[in-house]
Amino acid sequence: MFGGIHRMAKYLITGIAGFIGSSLARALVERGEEVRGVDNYLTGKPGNLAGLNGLIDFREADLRDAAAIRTACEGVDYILHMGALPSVPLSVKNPEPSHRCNVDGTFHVLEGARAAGVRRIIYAASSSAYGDQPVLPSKESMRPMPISPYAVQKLAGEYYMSSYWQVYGLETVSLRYFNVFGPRQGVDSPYSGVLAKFIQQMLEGTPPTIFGTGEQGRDFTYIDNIVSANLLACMAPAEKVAGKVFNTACGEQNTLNEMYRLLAKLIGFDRPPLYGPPRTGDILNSQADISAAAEAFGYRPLIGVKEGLQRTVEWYRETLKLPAVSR
Ligand code: UD2
Repeated sequence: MFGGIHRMAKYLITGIAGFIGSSLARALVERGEEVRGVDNYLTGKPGNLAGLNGLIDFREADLRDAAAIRTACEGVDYILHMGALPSVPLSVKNPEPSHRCNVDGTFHVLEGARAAGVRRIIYAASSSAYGDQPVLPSKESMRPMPISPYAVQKLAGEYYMSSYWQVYGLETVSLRYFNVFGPRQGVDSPYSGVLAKFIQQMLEGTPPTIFGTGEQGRDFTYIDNIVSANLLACMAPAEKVAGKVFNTACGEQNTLNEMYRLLAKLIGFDRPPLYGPPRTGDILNSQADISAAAEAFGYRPLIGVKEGLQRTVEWYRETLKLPAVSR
């Protein structure tokens, strides 16, 4: 494919044992790229790296440890900075650890990259930066209105990315992910993503709880779309992407009530949801305009929400060793 002239690039994935990081690792290893990864197993799982043993250079390291991160950056061409302490409610309950991981950790990655002369960083930014916009879909040109500490932290990372491009010429690209879901997303914490939680609960026969009316909307995005966006953003010409922010999503919106119904049908779960109080720090509606990423690096969603849900349910059913999907 590369005719012998393509030197394999070396990638560093932070948060490689997480849901998104491990998916990126698999995609890069499949392409024959050289992959190094760091994770502290705070939210990542060794199990997410199953099958990658010996194929990646894994180092147990914490984003808060500047020296370890600096060492991990040495000899690297591209950094996919996925490592973070996610979750809006976790940051509301206890903002300090997420601040340390998300803001200080991102700073350490940038400093490590600068010292090592890394070619480009792709940063996992978050749609939460938009907050409640008066007009949807959200465009990158709109003024961010973050609500939760997590949203502020992720936005601070974007500003840092853009600064390092402007003042040091380090190529950085921020991808604002919108509610990513898919195989390997964690289910074992109260702070897990809503779809992973709902799928697990339905498969186990427990009715999930919707926080609020369930009419809040999200631009749910299957993991393969995110992987593809990262790979495209690595290869795009610097003049199109460096220092910039791009929405990465499907460009659609589904309410939680709709997602509940879709999942219940896929799984064959016939009980209604429970409803609880709305979650502090939540935004109401979220939907991306994805035209900037399409224009700059040819991004388009490859897998829609329904197909993504089907694949995800099948994966959890396999993994949780529960009966076959009913359709
Ligand atoms: C935010 C970001 C997302 C990503 C993520 C990382 C937005 C719009 N999205 O996702 O891009 O950065 O943070 O953590 O800000 N819910 C229930 N029941 C449950 C769990 C959640 O009803 O058991 C609701 C929750 O109140 C929210 C929705 O489901 O309205 C989605 O919650 P989530 O935690 O999966 O993701 P969210 O939107 O905070």
